[in-house]
Amino acid sequence: MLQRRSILLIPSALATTLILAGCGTGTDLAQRPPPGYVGDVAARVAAVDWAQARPVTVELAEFAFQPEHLAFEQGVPYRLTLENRGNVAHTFTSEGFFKAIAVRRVTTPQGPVDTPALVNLEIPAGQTDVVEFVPVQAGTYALACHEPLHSSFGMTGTIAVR
Ligand SMILES: [Cu+2]
Repeated sequence: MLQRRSILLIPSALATTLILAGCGTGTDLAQRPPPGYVGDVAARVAAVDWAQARPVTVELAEFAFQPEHLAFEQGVPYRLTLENRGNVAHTFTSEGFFKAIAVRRVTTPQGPVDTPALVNLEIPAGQTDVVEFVPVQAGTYALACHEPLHSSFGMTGTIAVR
């Protein structure tokens, strides 16, 4: 019995190591829109009134997005606040959504970064990032945390652009 028990412990110990290591790919902001992304970002960002940006907040923690289903309207400026309330890093990753928006700026505790495109967003434990963007392409896109195993623990969601 003791032998079997020690064997069973190995997978959970390995899983814990992977989770704590937090080897997500890190925040990656593009200097110009990569292929497949919205191309005329500067014009779209200039065409809206940022004083009217709608605030939306998503909390990230082990192991969920709250709310997990998001909806945005095309052509409306948004200020999306991503609060990591957890004890480990989480990512806000949605390739489809990232390709469907024109990004104005990402603000982290290190300061604002003007960027036209998001490749990945990783938010360290306890950190809050803010993304300013305009939705361009309608669709429903999968959202997931790309830290190891987090999506298999249910850290997924959807983002609709209407
Ligand atoms: Cu996560």
